[in-house]
Amino acid sequence: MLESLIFDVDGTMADTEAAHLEAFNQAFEATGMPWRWTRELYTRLLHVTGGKERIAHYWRMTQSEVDVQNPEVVSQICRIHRIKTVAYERLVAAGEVQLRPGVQALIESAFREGFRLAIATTTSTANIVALLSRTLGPGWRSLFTVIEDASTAPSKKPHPMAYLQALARLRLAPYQCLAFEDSENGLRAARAAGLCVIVTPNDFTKQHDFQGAWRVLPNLEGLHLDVLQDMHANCPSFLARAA
Ligand code: XBP
Ligand code: MG
Repeated sequence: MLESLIFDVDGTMADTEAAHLEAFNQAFEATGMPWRWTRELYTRLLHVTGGKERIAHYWRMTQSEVDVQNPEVVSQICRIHRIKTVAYERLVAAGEVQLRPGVQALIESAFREGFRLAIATTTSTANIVALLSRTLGPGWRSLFTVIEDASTAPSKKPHPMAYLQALARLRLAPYQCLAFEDSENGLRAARAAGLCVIVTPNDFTKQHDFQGAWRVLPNLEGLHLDVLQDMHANCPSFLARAA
Protein backbone atom coordinates (compact mmCIF):
# COMPACT_ATOMS: atom_id res chain seq x y z
CA MET A 1 0.00 0.00 0.00
CA LEU A 2 1.23 3.51 -0.75
CA GLU A 3 1.41 5.33 2.60
CA SER A 4 3.60 8.37 2.05
CA LEU A 5 4.74 10.92 -0.52
CA ILE A 6 8.22 12.38 0.04
CA PHE A 7 8.95 15.65 -1.77
CA ASP A 8 12.18 17.35 -2.70
CA VAL A 9 11.82 21.16 -2.55
CA ASP A 10 13.99 23.14 -4.95
CA GLY A 11 13.12 22.46 -8.55
CA THR A 12 10.43 19.92 -7.63
CA MET A 13 7.85 21.77 -5.53
CA ALA A 14 8.74 25.07 -7.19
CA ASP A 15 11.16 26.45 -9.78
CA THR A 16 13.25 28.14 -7.10
CA GLU A 17 16.73 28.10 -8.60
CA ALA A 18 16.42 31.34 -10.58
CA ALA A 19 15.57 33.08 -7.28
CA HIS A 20 18.44 31.29 -5.50
CA LEU A 21 20.78 32.47 -8.28
CA GLU A 22 19.62 36.09 -7.91
CA ALA A 23 20.04 35.81 -4.13
CA PHE A 24 23.58 34.46 -4.47
CA ASN A 25 24.53 37.36 -6.77
CA GLN A 26 22.99 39.91 -4.39
CA ALA A 27 25.00 38.37 -1.53
CA PHE A 28 28.25 38.46 -3.54
CA GLU A 29 27.69 42.17 -4.23
CA ALA A 30 26.77 42.90 -0.59
CA THR A 31 29.93 41.16 0.69
CA GLY A 32 32.30 42.59 -1.91
CA MET A 33 33.08 39.22 -3.53
CA PRO A 34 34.19 39.77 -7.17
CA TRP A 35 31.75 37.15 -8.45
CA ARG A 36 28.61 37.15 -10.54
CA TRP A 37 27.13 33.79 -11.51
CA THR A 38 25.39 33.53 -14.89
CA ARG A 39 22.47 31.17 -15.43
CA GLU A 40 24.69 28.98 -17.59
CA LEU A 41 27.40 28.74 -14.89
CA TYR A 42 24.81 28.22 -12.14
CA THR A 43 23.25 25.33 -14.07
CA ARG A 44 26.66 23.64 -13.87
CA LEU A 45 27.25 24.64 -10.24
CA LEU A 46 23.95 23.01 -9.25
CA HIS A 47 25.73 19.68 -9.47
CA VAL A 48 27.11 20.69 -6.06
CA THR A 49 24.19 20.51 -3.63
CA GLY A 50 23.96 22.90 -0.69
CA GLY A 51 24.51 26.65 -1.00
CA LYS A 52 27.55 26.82 1.27
CA GLU A 53 29.14 23.81 -0.45
CA ARG A 54 28.44 25.47 -3.82
CA ILE A 55 30.16 28.72 -2.75
CA ALA A 56 33.19 26.77 -1.43
CA HIS A 57 33.38 24.74 -4.66
CA TYR A 58 33.30 27.89 -6.80
CA TRP A 59 35.88 29.66 -4.64
CA ARG A 60 38.26 26.70 -5.03
CA MET A 61 37.48 26.56 -8.77
CA THR A 62 38.45 30.21 -9.29
CA GLN A 63 41.25 30.51 -6.71
CA SER A 64 42.93 27.09 -6.48
CA GLU A 65 45.22 28.10 -3.59
CA VAL A 66 42.33 29.02 -1.26
CA ASP A 67 41.87 26.69 1.74
CA VAL A 68 38.10 26.37 2.17
CA GLN A 69 38.68 24.70 5.55
CA ASN A 70 40.50 27.81 6.82
CA PRO A 71 38.36 29.28 9.66
CA GLU A 72 38.34 32.76 8.10
CA VAL A 73 37.27 31.36 4.72
CA VAL A 74 34.59 29.25 6.40
CA SER A 75 33.25 32.24 8.29
CA GLN A 76 33.18 34.34 5.10
CA ILE A 77 31.26 31.56 3.30
CA CYS A 78 28.77 31.40 6.19
CA ARG A 79 28.39 35.20 6.10
CA ILE A 80 27.75 35.18 2.34
CA HIS A 81 25.25 32.35 2.76
CA ARG A 82 23.38 34.09 5.61
CA ILE A 83 22.98 37.20 3.43
CA LYS A 84 21.99 35.06 0.46
CA THR A 85 19.29 33.31 2.52
CA VAL A 86 17.79 36.66 3.60
CA ALA A 87 17.83 37.85 -0.02
CA TYR A 88 16.11 34.62 -1.11
CA GLU A 89 13.46 34.98 1.60
CA ARG A 90 12.78 38.54 0.36
CA LEU A 91 12.40 37.35 -3.25
CA VAL A 92 9.99 34.59 -2.19
CA ALA A 93 8.01 36.95 0.09
CA ALA A 94 7.69 39.31 -2.91
CA GLY A 95 5.94 36.53 -4.84
CA GLU A 96 8.85 35.76 -7.18
CA VAL A 97 8.36 32.00 -6.82
CA GLN A 98 5.22 29.92 -7.40
CA LEU A 99 4.64 26.21 -6.86
CA ARG A 100 4.98 24.13 -10.02
CA PRO A 101 1.79 22.90 -11.75
CA GLY A 102 -0.09 20.22 -9.84
CA VAL A 103 2.02 20.38 -6.66
CA GLN A 104 -0.49 22.13 -4.39
CA ALA A 105 -3.41 20.02 -5.63
CA LEU A 106 -1.49 16.78 -5.08
CA ILE A 107 -0.24 17.78 -1.60
CA GLU A 108 -3.68 18.90 -0.43
CA SER A 109 -5.58 15.91 -1.90
CA ALA A 110 -3.04 13.42 -0.52
CA PHE A 111 -3.26 15.05 2.92
CA ARG A 112 -7.08 14.89 2.81
CA GLU A 113 -6.90 11.18 1.86
CA GLY A 114 -4.69 10.46 4.89
CA PHE A 115 -1.33 10.00 3.16
CA ARG A 116 1.65 11.03 5.28
CA LEU A 117 3.61 13.79 3.54
CA ALA A 118 7.32 14.41 4.02
CA ILE A 119 10.06 16.69 2.73
CA ALA A 120 13.63 15.58 2.00
CA THR A 121 15.76 18.50 0.82
CA THR A 122 19.30 19.87 0.97
CA THR A 123 18.06 23.44 1.24
CA SER A 124 17.97 25.52 4.41
CA THR A 125 15.03 25.51 6.83
CA ALA A 126 14.47 29.25 6.33
CA ASN A 127 13.99 28.68 2.60
CA ILE A 128 11.36 25.99 3.18
CA VAL A 129 9.46 28.20 5.61
CA ALA A 130 9.61 31.19 3.23
CA LEU A 131 8.44 29.19 0.20
CA LEU A 132 5.70 27.08 1.76
CA SER A 133 4.21 29.75 4.02
CA ARG A 134 4.00 32.07 0.97
CA THR A 135 2.52 29.42 -1.35
CA LEU A 136 0.58 26.99 0.89
CA GLY A 137 -0.41 29.54 3.55
CA PRO A 138 0.30 29.88 7.29
CA GLY A 139 -0.97 26.36 8.07
CA TRP A 140 1.54 24.71 5.69
CA ARG A 141 3.57 23.02 8.44
CA SER A 142 0.62 20.82 9.56
CA LEU A 143 0.52 19.20 6.10
CA PHE A 144 3.91 17.52 6.61
CA THR A 145 4.60 14.71 9.08
CA VAL A 146 8.39 14.85 8.59
CA ILE A 147 10.82 17.46 7.28
CA GLU A 148 14.47 16.59 6.65
CA ASP A 149 16.58 19.53 5.47
CA ALA A 150 20.12 20.99 5.64
CA SER A 151 19.79 21.42 9.41
CA THR A 152 18.89 17.77 10.10
CA ALA A 153 20.67 15.99 7.24
CA PRO A 154 24.16 17.54 6.84
CA SER A 155 25.26 14.93 4.30
CA LYS A 156 23.81 16.43 1.12
CA LYS A 157 22.35 14.67 -1.94
CA PRO A 158 23.34 12.42 -3.69
CA HIS A 159 23.97 11.11 -0.16
CA PRO A 160 20.70 9.41 0.91
CA MET A 161 20.76 10.80 4.50
CA ALA A 162 17.70 13.04 4.16
CA TYR A 163 15.63 10.20 2.67
CA LEU A 164 16.89 7.55 5.11
CA GLN A 165 16.11 9.81 8.08
CA ALA A 166 12.68 10.64 6.64
CA LEU A 167 11.86 6.92 6.26
CA ALA A 168 13.07 6.20 9.80
CA ARG A 169 10.97 9.02 11.27
CA LEU A 170 7.94 7.95 9.20
CA ARG A 171 8.54 4.37 10.39
CA LEU A 172 7.91 3.20 6.83
CA ALA A 173 9.74 0.94 4.41
CA PRO A 174 10.80 2.41 1.06
CA TYR A 175 8.22 0.33 -0.81
CA GLN A 176 5.43 2.11 1.12
CA CYS A 177 6.47 5.48 -0.29
CA LEU A 178 7.04 7.45 -3.49
CA ALA A 179 9.70 10.18 -3.83
CA PHE A 180 9.43 13.25 -6.06
CA GLU A 181 12.62 14.82 -7.41
CA ASP A 182 13.91 17.14 -10.16
CA SER A 183 17.65 16.42 -10.39
CA GLU A 184 20.18 13.65 -10.92
CA ASN A 185 21.61 14.11 -7.42
CA GLY A 186 18.14 13.97 -5.90
CA LEU A 187 17.22 10.88 -7.91
CA ARG A 188 20.43 9.16 -6.83
CA ALA A 189 19.82 10.02 -3.16
CA ALA A 190 16.26 8.67 -3.23
CA ARG A 191 17.26 5.52 -5.15
CA ALA A 192 20.09 4.87 -2.68
CA ALA A 193 17.42 4.90 0.04
CA GLY A 194 15.49 2.25 -1.92
CA LEU A 195 12.67 4.53 -3.05
CA CYS A 196 10.74 4.60 -6.29
CA VAL A 197 11.18 8.07 -7.76
CA ILE A 198 8.98 10.26 -9.96
CA VAL A 199 11.14 12.91 -11.62
CA THR A 200 9.81 16.24 -12.94
CA PRO A 201 12.78 17.95 -14.63
CA ASN A 202 13.03 21.74 -15.04
CA ASP A 203 15.13 24.09 -17.17
CA PHE A 204 18.10 23.73 -14.80
CA THR A 205 18.01 19.92 -14.73
CA LYS A 206 16.48 18.80 -18.06
CA GLN A 207 19.90 17.67 -19.32
CA HIS A 208 20.55 15.41 -16.28
CA ASP A 209 20.70 11.59 -16.44
CA PHE A 210 17.45 10.22 -14.98
CA GLN A 211 18.45 6.55 -15.29
CA GLY A 212 16.62 4.67 -12.52
CA ALA A 213 13.62 7.02 -12.29
CA TRP A 214 10.32 5.15 -12.12
CA ARG A 215 8.63 7.87 -14.17
CA VAL A 216 9.88 11.11 -15.74
CA LEU A 217 6.98 13.56 -16.13
CA PRO A 218 6.91 17.17 -17.40
CA ASN A 219 5.19 18.17 -14.14
CA LEU A 220 2.63 16.90 -11.60
CA GLU A 221 -0.38 18.61 -13.19
CA GLY A 222 -3.46 16.34 -13.24
CA LEU A 223 -1.62 13.55 -11.39
CA HIS A 224 -4.55 12.21 -9.38
CA LEU A 225 -4.01 9.91 -6.42
CA ASP A 226 -5.54 6.87 -8.14
CA VAL A 227 -3.09 7.24 -11.02
CA LEU A 228 -0.26 7.64 -8.51
CA GLN A 229 -1.35 4.52 -6.64
CA ASP A 230 -1.34 2.56 -9.91
CA MET A 231 2.16 3.85 -10.68
CA HIS A 232 3.28 2.81 -7.21
CA ALA A 233 1.67 -0.65 -7.40
CA ASN A 234 3.83 -1.46 -10.42
CA CYS A 235 7.11 0.03 -9.24
CA PRO A 236 10.00 -2.42 -8.62
CA SER A 237 10.55 -1.67 -4.92
CA PHE A 238 6.86 -2.34 -4.23
CA LEU A 239 6.75 -5.50 -6.37
CA ALA A 240 9.96 -6.80 -4.72
CA ARG A 241 8.66 -6.25 -1.19
CA ALA A 242 7.30 -9.78 -0.78
CA ALA A 243 10.54 -11.35 -2.03
C1 XBP B 1 18.61 22.31 -3.89
C2 XBP B 1 19.92 22.71 -3.36
C3 XBP B 1 20.01 23.91 -2.46
C4 XBP B 1 19.51 25.17 -3.18
C5 XBP B 1 20.00 26.42 -2.48
O1 XBP B 1 17.99 21.62 -2.82
O2 XBP B 1 20.90 22.03 -3.62
O3 XBP B 1 21.38 24.06 -2.14
O4 XBP B 1 20.07 25.17 -4.50
O5 XBP B 1 19.55 26.41 -1.13
P1 XBP B 1 16.88 20.45 -3.11
P2 XBP B 1 20.63 26.65 0.04
O6 XBP B 1 16.75 20.28 -4.61
O7 XBP B 1 17.43 19.22 -2.42
O8 XBP B 1 15.62 20.99 -2.49
O9 XBP B 1 21.44 27.85 -0.34
O10 XBP B 1 19.80 26.84 1.28
O11 XBP B 1 21.45 25.37 0.06
MG1 MG C 1 15.77 19.61 -6.18
